[in-house]
Amino acid sequence: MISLHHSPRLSANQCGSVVTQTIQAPLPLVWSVVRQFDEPQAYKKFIKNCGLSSGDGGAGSIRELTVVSGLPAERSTERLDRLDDESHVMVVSIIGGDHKLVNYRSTTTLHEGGGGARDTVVMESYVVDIPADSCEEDTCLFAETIIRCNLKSLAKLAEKMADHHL
Ligand code: A8S
Repeated sequence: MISLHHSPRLSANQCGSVVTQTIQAPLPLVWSVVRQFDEPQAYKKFIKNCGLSSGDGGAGSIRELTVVSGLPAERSTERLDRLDDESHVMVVSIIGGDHKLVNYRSTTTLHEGGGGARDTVVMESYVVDIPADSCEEDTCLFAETIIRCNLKSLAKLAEKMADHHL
């Protein structure tokens, strides 16, 4: 699964990495939150609001986000490239916005954890261009920090839902 989905080809001016998070909640529950392309703010705390400008939430849909204040960006336009409900794979590309993440593409996959059906492992990898005025370290640190926050808050939400049998 890792080599299949999380080993993208990098060009010379690109960087990327993978972030992993274990969640104590069943995979179908975690997937039900992750797969909602039109509602990333359900767990992504840096997003203020989100609406679809194209599509119905399936592959090919485009969402327009606004970001909470205090970040170096206000908006982002993102396309759902792939949503596989059987293999639990979601691929999203950032195609516009007033931020520095050019040619950003992320792949999120869910896997049943070692502890049986009670645990889920989420893996999110990404690729992004390194801006001319920045370096690989800063670019990756920025993206990774946001992804880490997102996956932590996904864990918190899903574990709360699992506790309440939602
Ligand atoms: C995601 C991942 C990232 C989102 C970044 C890296 C972003 O939403 C934020 C700040 C930015 O400067 C860029 O899965 C952008 O959401 C929080 C607006 C795209």
